[in-house]
Amino acid sequence: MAERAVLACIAGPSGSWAVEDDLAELTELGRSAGADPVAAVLQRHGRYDPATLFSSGKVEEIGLAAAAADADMVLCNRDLSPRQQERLEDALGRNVIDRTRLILDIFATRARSREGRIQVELAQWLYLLPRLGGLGRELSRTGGGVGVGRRGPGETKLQSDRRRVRARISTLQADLAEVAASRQVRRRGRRRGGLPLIALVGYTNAGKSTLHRALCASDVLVADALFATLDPTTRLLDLPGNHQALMTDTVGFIHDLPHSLVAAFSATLEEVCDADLLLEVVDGSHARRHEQRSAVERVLGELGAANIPRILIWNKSDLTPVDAALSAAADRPTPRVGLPEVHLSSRTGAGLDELRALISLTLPDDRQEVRALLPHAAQSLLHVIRRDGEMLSIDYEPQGVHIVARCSPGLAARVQRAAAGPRAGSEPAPR
Ligand SMILES: Nc1nc2c(ncn2[C@@H]2O[C@H](COP(=O)(O)OP(=O)(O)OP(=O)(O)O)[C@@H](O)[C@H]2O)c(=O)[nH]1
Ligand SMILES: [Mg+2]
Repeated sequence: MAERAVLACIAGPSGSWAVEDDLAELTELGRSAGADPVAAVLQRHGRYDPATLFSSGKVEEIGLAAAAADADMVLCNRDLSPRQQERLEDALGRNVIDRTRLILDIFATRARSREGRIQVELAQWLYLLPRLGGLGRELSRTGGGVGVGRRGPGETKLQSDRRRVRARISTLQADLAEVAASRQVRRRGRRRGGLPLIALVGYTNAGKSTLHRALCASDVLVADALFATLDPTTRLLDLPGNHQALMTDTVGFIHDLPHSLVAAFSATLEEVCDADLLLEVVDGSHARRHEQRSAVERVLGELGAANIPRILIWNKSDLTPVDAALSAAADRPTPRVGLPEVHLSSRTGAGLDELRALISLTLPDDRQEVRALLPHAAQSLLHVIRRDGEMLSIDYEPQGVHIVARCSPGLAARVQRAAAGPRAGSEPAPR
């Protein structure tokens, strides 16, 4: 049975996220973690108590709500310092889970690959390390004063706990470096394959995986939950003109992405930095789509991926009336102006052809136009050209097959070598 949770939301420093938006997101985060949100308490303004974050009146209110709803735990929309968390738990007599912890819990249920599992465990230990102090402080106090020889058992245990955790963190970091190295080998292999790489990016639940399925006929998980996707999946994407690319679906972003997660997930997030083209997927039907875009922009900036060529995709067009969809882009200054954009529905498929055409136009294309007279003995190349390139024209002549094709520089060179006659030549394809 799902654990019953009271949602405690406090307004942030004046920003565009209203406390109601935070509550909506906290509800989704709670559900995605497997909890059952049963009551909510909001603190819109007033005094922040540095000891407990919430004012003492609100702490009391949260306690009453938790008792009335028979809640197992309290979820908080902000991060708490170890001391704040400890004091709140004492006051409420229940587990208090802050935002980072909640996101970590979701990640832990989603990690499937070895790399994903290492990254999540690393982030969990990085989060827990500064929190080991709470118990230790209490125990060392019972152990007596400061001074060597009079140190309480708690402090000794705390020190050994910390040592063990640090050792585990080092082991995980070493494991991660190893996995990351093999990921890099794979990536280089892909590069040698010569196909451009496209990465889907966007706020969590925007519809990235649905779009991946629609474009690449992949079987990635789609769910109305936050962070349904954790491990990256790369598949082949067919584009007009027999052009192909690789497309990666990966973890979604959220505003104020916890730093311990960004640190632990750097290898996964590198997939994004390595892309030739980003598809930024926005849930065009979401009331906070612009704030979500700003959050995505911030993460892309932190990753150093803000300047990679990008197409802006207003997804879920089936949920937005046409007029609203058109004004979705215009009604607010967007973080990066001048991006090519498209309105589509990954669910119904409307607009997907337009997107494919736009990708073809935007992707760097190093294919060349090649004209050659292939001797009949080299006709097996025709199959290769059709498979890996684009045959523009083909004429059978007595002395061989005259072709005009567009293909990669490597294949063009192969065609030239096989070609006969003085008419063979190659020139770059017009864009
Ligand atoms: N109506 C509608 N729903 C959509 C569309 N695209 C995605 N959805 C729904 O939105 C929800 C999230 O879709 P996902 O594809 O899992 O989203 P995501 O961006 O991969 O999310 P995470 O992996 O959790 O970050 C699911 O319930 C989808 O069915 C769309 O074009 N129209
Ligand atoms: Mg997904």
